[in-house]
Amino acid sequence: MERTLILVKPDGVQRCIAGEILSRLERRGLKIAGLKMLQLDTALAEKHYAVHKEKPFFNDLVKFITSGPIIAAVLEGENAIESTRQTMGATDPKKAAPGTIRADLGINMEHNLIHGSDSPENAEKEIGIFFTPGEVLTYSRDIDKWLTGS
Ligand code: D4T
Repeated sequence: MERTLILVKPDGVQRCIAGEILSRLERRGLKIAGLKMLQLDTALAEKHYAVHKEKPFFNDLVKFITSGPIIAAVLEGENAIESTRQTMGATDPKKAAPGTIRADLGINMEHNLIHGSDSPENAEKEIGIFFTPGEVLTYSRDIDKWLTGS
């Protein structure tokens, strides 16, 4: 099983479609293993988007992601990273395939509703930025239940 981190960006929360976004991912077969609502400060946003530090859109990206509450989730499932990115669609909603979250609901390159990790290394790193190990549950296929530690 693989894990990935998603963020419902401020536009998704503001437009009251966070549930729809999570629901599409759940229906794809991914399980929510961790979930929280928070508002990023600039330092955490810059850490999360560190790979884009030199890009011309970096400052606007940080400004946008810190502009309101977001929802962070750890999703678990087979091929979770790729499944999530397929369900999200391409970065630019105008180029995203019909039926994807960004094509159906996104506005533009900045207001594209959702972030999803793009590799196992980044998933691991990003989950560590947003969640402590105790905040992420593990699903046991053997007993078909979440392991809660109690
Ligand atoms: P994330 O990382 O948010 O899942 O999105 P992508 O993997 O699809 O896209 P990305 O890393 O190339 O870009 C990160 C983030 O920056 C915004 N962005 C991107 C933007 O505002 N203007 C731009 O020109 C680009 C390329 C959108 C997603």
